[in-house]
Amino acid sequence: EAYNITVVGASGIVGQEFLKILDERRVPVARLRLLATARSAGRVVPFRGRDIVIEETTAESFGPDDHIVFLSASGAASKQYAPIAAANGSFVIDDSSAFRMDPNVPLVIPEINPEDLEWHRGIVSQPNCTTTPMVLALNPIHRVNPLKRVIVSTYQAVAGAGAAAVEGLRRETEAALAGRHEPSGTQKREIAFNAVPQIDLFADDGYTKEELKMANETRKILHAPEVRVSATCVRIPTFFGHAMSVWAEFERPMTAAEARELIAAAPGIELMDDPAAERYPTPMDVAGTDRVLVGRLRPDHSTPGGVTFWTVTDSIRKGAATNVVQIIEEAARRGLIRPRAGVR
Ligand code: 2RA
Repeated sequence: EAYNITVVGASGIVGQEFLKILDERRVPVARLRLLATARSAGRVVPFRGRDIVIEETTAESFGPDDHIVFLSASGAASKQYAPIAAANGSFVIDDSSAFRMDPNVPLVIPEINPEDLEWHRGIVSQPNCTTTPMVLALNPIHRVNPLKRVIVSTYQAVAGAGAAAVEGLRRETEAALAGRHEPSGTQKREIAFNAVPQIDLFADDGYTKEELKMANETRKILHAPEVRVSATCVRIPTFFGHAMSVWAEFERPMTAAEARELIAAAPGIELMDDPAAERYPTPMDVAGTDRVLVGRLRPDHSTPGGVTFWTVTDSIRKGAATNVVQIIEEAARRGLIRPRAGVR
């Protein structure tokens, strides 16, 4: 069976990568509709030998013949259009934060909680791109020794903020090398040769929303409402590939060797960890790939029984578009997308 797929935010960095991954993973597509804001309408995007014209998104863009609707635009666009598409009976995947913490919406990483797809009511949410790699690394340990507490600091690439931010870093870097400070306005501060500890807006407790996403989403995905998480999210002048250092404490003391064994055996995650050979992953090792790499795994000397590690992922691939395509594949296997469910 082939699907009618509609993409909202088709001109964006995640939307474009999603099309590439549909192709790479040979997802059967009958009809592809590409939607975006008026600014991108009219642009032509090639897909499997056809030229598809991007149309402006309106409430009338959605119909009962859409099997899958993927939204990767703003939270406001998701709030407006996801319910319309779901009411049509489409299988809706949302990449914004609009529905992530909605108790009626599953938040899914297919390697971890695919069974949550079963209770979807039309909308499935996709975790933030920093949550996914951290939880992929923690879950194999959590399954045998429940996670209690996490401290995490991120080093996030500008691609996480979209195509304009990638271009912004390029322009700022060129200007800075010519001796000029010319902030592009794509980050909270000039980002070239800098590090900015604010991603998204501040909440009342002094944390940014990006940091709170890591905490809330981790609890929801792992079904572990008691887990305590304190995150510091930092934008760095890297184009692609989010990195983070994670300190984790579990119910029972954990040795680094045990943690290593559990992570090595888990799906969707790989160890690249050999201090003797100075081997560890960097953002450049994952850019353009679906790899989630873990290195620098060692005991946390500040908390006996805790472990600490470093992990890197391409936020546009496994952090976003690849995870969405995996959700489609898993939902299809489970008969959760209409043609398979026999509704049509
Ligand atoms: C960022 N996590 O890196 C965000 C994107 N979802 O800006």
